Amino acid sequence: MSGKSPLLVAMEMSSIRSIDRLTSGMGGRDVVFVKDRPDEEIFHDVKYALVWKPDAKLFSRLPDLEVIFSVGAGVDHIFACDDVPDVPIVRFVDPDLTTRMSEWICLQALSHLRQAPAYSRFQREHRWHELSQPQASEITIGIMGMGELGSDAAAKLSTLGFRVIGWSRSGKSSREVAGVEMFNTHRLEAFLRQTNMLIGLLPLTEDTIGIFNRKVFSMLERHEEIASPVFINAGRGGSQSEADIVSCLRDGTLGGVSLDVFEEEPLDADSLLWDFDNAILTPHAAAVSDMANMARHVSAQISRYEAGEPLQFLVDRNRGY
Ligand code: NDP
Ligand code: OXD
Repeated sequence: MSGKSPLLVAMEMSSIRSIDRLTSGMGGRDVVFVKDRPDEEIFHDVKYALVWKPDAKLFSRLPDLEVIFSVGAGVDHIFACDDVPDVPIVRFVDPDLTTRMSEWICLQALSHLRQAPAYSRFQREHRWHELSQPQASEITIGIMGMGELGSDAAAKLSTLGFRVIGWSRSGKSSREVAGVEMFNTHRLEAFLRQTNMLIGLLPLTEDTIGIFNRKVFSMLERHEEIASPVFINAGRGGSQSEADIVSCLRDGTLGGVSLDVFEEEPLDADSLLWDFDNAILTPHAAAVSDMANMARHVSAQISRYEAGEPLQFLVDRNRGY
C-alpha cells in the first residue's frame, strides 16, 4: 500500500500494455480494477475513480468518492449512471487525443473531397475513370461543436485550404481560429445552407439527441463536382438519426457519410449502413485515449486537488458537458 487513496478504475481494458501504461504512470498510487473485485464489494476510502461506460450502479459502491475522472472527453456515459454523486467530474482533454481526432476528421474530409469512395468502387470494378477535382477552397465545411476538438479540426482543415465555418451554443469557439466565421444556435439554418460537408463534434446531451436528422441534412448545400452534401460524425451516435441517414443516402439528400459513432455500439452486423459504397465507417476509433497520457492527466489533477488548487477540465452538470 502506498498510503495514498487508490485510484479505482472502471473500464474494459483488453491490452496488457494499456494497463501497464496506466498503472506505471500513477506515481506509486495503487490502482484497483473494479472488474477484478466481487460485484457486491463497497469501496470505502476510495476518493478517486476513473471510469468509461461504468456499470449503472457503480457509484452506490463508492461512498467516499471525491472526484470522478472520465476516460473520454465525453461524459454522457457518466450521466447515464444511477445516482451520480455531487462531486467534481473531470473530463479528458489531451493534446494527443485532439491531434488524433483532427487526423481522422482531415482524413474523412479529404476522402470525400478526392472522391475516395467512388475510386474504391471503380477499383473493385477494374474501371479506369477520372472524376472532377474541385479545390478545397471551393468546399465549405461546417463544424457543429467548436470545443477543444472542433476548434483544432477547424484550424487544420483551414490549413488544408477548406473554407470552414463553426456552430456552437455560445457562437464562440474554444480557441479562436483565424478566418472561421462562427454561428450561434439562433443561426443554424444560415450555417447549414452554406455547408457542403457537415462535421459533428458535439457532446451528447438532452439538447443534442437526434440533432443530425433529415431536416438538417436537407438544408445542406450540394457541390456539383463531388458526391455531396457529406455528413461526418465523431461526436456521439445518439446525436444522429441512422434511419434518416440511410434514407438520405438512398434518395441522394446526402452524397456521402463518414461515421465513427453510432446510436448503438457496436453497430449491429445487420445495419444497412455497412453496405453503402459512399459510407465510410470506423468503430468509435477516431481518437483513442492513451493510457500513459491518462495517468499523467489524472496524477496532475489529483496533485492539484490535494494542494487545494482548482481542478481543470471540469464538467458543467447543468449543461451536461
Ligand atoms: P467541448 O466540451 O470542448 O466542446 C463542446 C462543443 O459543443 C462546444 O463548442 C459547445 O458550445 C458545443 N455544444 C454543446 N452543446 C451544444 C448545443 N446544445 N448546441 C450547440 N453547441 C453545443 O468538447 P470536446 O470538443 O472536447 O469533445 C466533443 C465531443 O467529442 C465529446 O463530448 C465526445 O462526445 C466526442 N468525442 C469522440 C471521440 C471519438 O473517438 N469518436 C473522442 C473524443 C471525444 P459552447 O462552448 O458554446 O457551450
Ligand atoms: C471520448 C471518446 O469521449 O473516446 O473521448 O469517445
